[in-house]
Parts: sequence; C-alpha cells; structure tokens
Amino acid sequence: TQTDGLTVERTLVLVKPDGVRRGLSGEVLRRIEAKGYTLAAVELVQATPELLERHYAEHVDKPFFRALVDFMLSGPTLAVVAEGNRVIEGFRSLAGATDPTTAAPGTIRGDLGRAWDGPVMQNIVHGSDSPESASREIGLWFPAL
Ligand code: RTP
Ligand code: MG
Repeated sequence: TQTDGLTVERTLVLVKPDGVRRGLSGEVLRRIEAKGYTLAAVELVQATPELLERHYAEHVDKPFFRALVDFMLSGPTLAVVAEGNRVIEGFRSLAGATDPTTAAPGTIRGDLGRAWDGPVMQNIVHGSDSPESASREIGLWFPAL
C-alpha cells in the first residue's frame, strides 16, 4: 500500500485510432505527464489483426470483438509505456469508465470520448488493468523493451 513506500510500475497506454485521428495524442500525453508519470516509450504503430487478436484475446468471444478489431485497424495507434508509482491503477483512474457517456467529467473518456461515433465504443485510450496484463501488453507492443 501507499504507506509501505513506492510501488514503481509500468503500464501500457494506447491512444486508440479515434484519439490519434482527433488530434488528442498530445492531450493524453500531457495528462500522463501532468500527473507526474514519466514516458518510458512512445511509438506510433499501425496495428495488425495478429497483434490485436493477441492484445484483445480475452474478448475473442464477445459480440463486439470484430467491430473492435476493425476500429483498431482504422488508423494508427500511439503506443505508450508510462512509468510511476501505482501507474497501472492511476492511469485507469485518469482514463475513467469504459463508456464515455457515463465516465466522470475530469477523466480522459469523460471529457473527450464520443460513444456514438461508431458501432463499438470509441473511448480514446486503453490502459493495462493489472501487472500481469501490463507486462504481457508491453511485450506485444514493444517487443524490444
Ligand atoms: P480498455 O481495455 O480499452 O482499457 O477498456 P476497458 O477495460 O474499460 O473495457 P473492456 O471491457 O476491456 O473492453 C475493451 C474495449 O472494447 C470496446 N468495447 N466496446 N459494447 C461495446 O460497444 C464495447 N464494449 C467494449 C471499448 O473500446 C473498450 O475499451
Ligand atoms: Mg480492458
């Protein structure tokens, strides 16, 4: 916990194609840095179906899976490794709830997300949800790290 000292972590953040297309990459990076996290890696990546099937493996059987992959193939994604104390939980908190309509104002999705722009929720960002997911996802998007 917080009082036990620092728990420095890394998390994978993606500025999804809707965020890149709308010119929000800098705004997302600004919020990460303003919070006090540091950027360990940043790269603009055109995802492939193979990468997305691995990244979203937990969702392969969901009804929205195909639409999600198509959306994620619709343009480049800014892949980011952010580092800092409890950054995995901290970035999910900056991102806000999955659905931009109900995400709290002040969060990235609450302030900027537009759920109505397509058949799948276009919510600007992804953030790893656990240390295990973070290390798996960083390995997928940054094989050299
Ligand atoms: P993420 O993984 O992107 O941080 O989002 P999350 O945990 O908040 O949401 P998750 O349930 O893991 O879903 C992954 C992404 O799939 C899209 N989605 N669309 N019913 C829908 O239209 C729907 N459900 C999920 C979103 O882009 C979501 O972030
Ligand atoms: Mg998720």
